[in-house]
Parts: sequence; structure tokens; C-alpha cells
Amino acid sequence: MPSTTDPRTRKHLSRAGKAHEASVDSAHGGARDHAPATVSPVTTPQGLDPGDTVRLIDADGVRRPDATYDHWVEDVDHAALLRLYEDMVVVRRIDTEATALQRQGQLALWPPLLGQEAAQIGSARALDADDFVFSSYREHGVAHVRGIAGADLVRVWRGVTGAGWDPHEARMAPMQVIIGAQALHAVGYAVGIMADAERAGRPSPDAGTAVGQEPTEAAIAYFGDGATSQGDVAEAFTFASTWSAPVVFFCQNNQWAISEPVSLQSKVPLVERARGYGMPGVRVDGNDVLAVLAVTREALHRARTGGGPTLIEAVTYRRGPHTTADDPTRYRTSAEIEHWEARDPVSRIAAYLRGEGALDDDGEASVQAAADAVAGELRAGVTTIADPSWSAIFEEVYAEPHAGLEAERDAYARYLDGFEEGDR
Ligand SMILES: Cc1ncc(C[n+]2csc(CCOP(=O)(O)OP(=O)(O)O)c2C)c(N)n1
Ligand SMILES: [Mg+2]
Repeated sequence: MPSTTDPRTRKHLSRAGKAHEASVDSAHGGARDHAPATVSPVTTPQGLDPGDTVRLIDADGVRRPDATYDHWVEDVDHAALLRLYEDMVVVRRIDTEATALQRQGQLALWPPLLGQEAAQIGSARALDADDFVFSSYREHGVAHVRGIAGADLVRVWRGVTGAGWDPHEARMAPMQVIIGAQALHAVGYAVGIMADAERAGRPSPDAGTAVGQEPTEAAIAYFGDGATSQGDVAEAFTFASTWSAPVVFFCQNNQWAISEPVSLQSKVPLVERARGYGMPGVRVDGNDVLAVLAVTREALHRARTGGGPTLIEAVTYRRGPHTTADDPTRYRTSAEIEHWEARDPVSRIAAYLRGEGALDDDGEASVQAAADAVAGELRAGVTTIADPSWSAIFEEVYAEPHAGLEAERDAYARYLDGFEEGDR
């Protein structure tokens, strides 16, 4: 059997996606039937040219009118776009700093988000404060938007805790490392939202409800292209769809699941999976922050007004390693990286704002200075993280005392007693 990690095999598999391309139509969900984009084709390892991808700002920073999605972002003026730009610059800077902190031994591991800033910022800025986020391990941009700052962002990656922040306060669950598990958590939470609304006797929402007047909040699950192959995600899709649960499935298709290309996850564009579950699916250019904001707003509104779940596939690219423990040069080419560097999400919005006269060199420099200040706070915060006590790992596992756990804790205490005081 050919090895799936052999690049020649991948090339062969990528043709499967290309052959299917002609059958991709816009009949389902939020997809549109306007003419394909007049942009340079995006060649992914899946071999797809996502002609039916929602895109409001081209790779070279030109705004394209869109009859379906423009009204979802009609309130987004230059000032709001500048804030999105600043968010993206800041999270990229956080990412660079955290990567350096890992290299300097301050963090055990770090999964970089480089390249995925627009997908994360555009979607997270679409959320209301009451919405609840269930994310994977790479969504530092989403966490930043939820108000999680400084050391809290990296506490888990230093290996001192299982949760770097209070999930209730941030309305964001601790990052999930078990691939796809958070999709089910989000659906469970969303069913809970429905139950709460019913108990409170709130009227059933309908599609005509105005934005901002929706009676319920929503949950959002972030996961990757690789996660779509997990059983948990398939179960989550089924449950959410049949219950019309108020949840948005936000898939960042960054083309890779560690060393496996997306072509090994699916023979069709991931968004097409939505149709089989009876939910709308929309494919968006994940490097276009404005388009991501628009499609996520639409999906959240649908969720909050009884329309059930939506699958969003944000087509983007992980430009860094999977984590700081990975060497991506072993499985992908520099030509592929260059291809996606040319579609950089931060330069795209900067180019648009410059074209509009809303950003100049001074503006860029002051945003960069603000980002440097955030990075400085992160670095200073890391040095204040205290090591947990040896027994902390045994606490808050069970609500009541548990004999098995107590025996393990006592055995560990005896083990530590075998060391000299300073060697512990
Ligand atoms: C259930 C489970 N299986 C395998 C792994 C090992 N693993 C960690 S990350 C990863 C790839 C996930 O890829 P994707 O969903 O595309 O997310 P990305 O890392 O690209 O953001 C795998 C297989 C895991 N953490 N959990
Ligand atoms: Mg991936």
C-alpha cells in the first residue's frame, strides 16, 4: 500500500479533489449563485479553485461588491476595519512572542496561528459578549478577542494548569486538544441554551427577528480540517442539525492536519459535508477578515433565530509549523508557503485601508507599537506565573473525596519524599 506521507501519493490524491470540482454547486445553504470570483485561482493541496467562495476584499486589497453579504457588514466603516486590522497585527505579534518564549524555554510548546489571523479575528468579532466559544488549541486570536490577556493566554503552554482562564468569565471553554471533542461540547451547550429559553418561557425566535433583538445567545465551535474526520464532529453535526441547535461550526481549513493534507480528509470541499446533515454550508476566503465577519454574523443570526446550525469552511493556511515541535519542511514545499504568503491576511486589509486613504506609514507604525506593548506585557506576565503545588493536579478532579485518587496522591507524596528537599 502506498504511504500516505509520500508526496507522490499526495499529488495523486489531490487529483481526486480536482475531478470533483465541477460538481460543486451553490444549491445548499448560504452559498451564492453569482459568477465565480475574478481572482487568481487558489491552488490548495486539495487542488481546488474555490470559485464559490465568499470574498469581499481581494488578495490585492480591492473591495468587491457582494449582493448577498454586503448588508451583513454595512456598518463596518474605516474605523471598524482599522480595529480589525489592529487586532490581527496584535495577535500576530502575540504569536511571534509566544514562539520566541517557547524557544527560550519559557513555554513547553506553542501552536502558531500565523496565516490564520483573519479567520480568527473576523469570526470572533462577530460574536456577542453572551455567546460561548468552544475552541481548539490554535485559537489564540479568538481568546484575545474574548479579553484573555497576557500570561493567561500561555499558562497552559507553560504546563502549569489545565485552563488558563475562567471559562465562565471569558465565555470561552478551555482550549481542547482532543481533536473535534469541542464540537460536541458546543452542541450540548447549544441544546442547553434552548432548554433555558423554554424554561424561561421565551417566545420561539423566528427568522424575521432583527439583528440584536434575538432572544437567545449562540455557541460556536472552532475546529480544523483534520477534525472533520473525527466521529465526534460527525455526531455533533447530526445532533445540532436535527435539534436545530443554536450553534455555528467554524472550520479553519488551514490545509494541513500536522503532516497530512486536507485531501486525505475529504474528496469533496469540506463545506459540502453540510448538505448531508441538512444544514447550510458556506465557504469563505479565510484570509479576508471582512468576508469572515459577514458570513459568521449571518450564521450566528440564523442560529439565534431558530434556523439551526451552519457549517462555515474558512479556507486559509497554516504558515508556521503545526507546533514548535514540528518541522514542516519535511512534508511541504517552499513554493506552497510562498503561494500563501502572497495571500497574507494582514497585508490584504492594510492594502485596502491604504487604498481608501485610511492607513499610512504613521498609522502602521502606531499599530505596531501597540502590538509590541501587548507582547511586552505577555513576556512580563510569563515570568510571574507561579509553579503549582505538587498536589494541585489531584485537586478539583472529583466533587467528593475519592479513595482511588487519594491513594495516588499519597503514593506521589511518598515518591517526592524520596528526594532531597532542593531536588524536588
Ligand atoms: C482524538 C485525537 N486524535 C489525534 C490527536 C493528535 N493530533 C493533534 S493535532 C492533530 C491534527 C489536527 O489537525 P486539524 O484539525 O486540521 O487542526 P490544525 O492543527 O490544523 O489547526 C492531531 C491528529 C489528538 N490530539 N486527538
Ligand atoms: Mg488543519
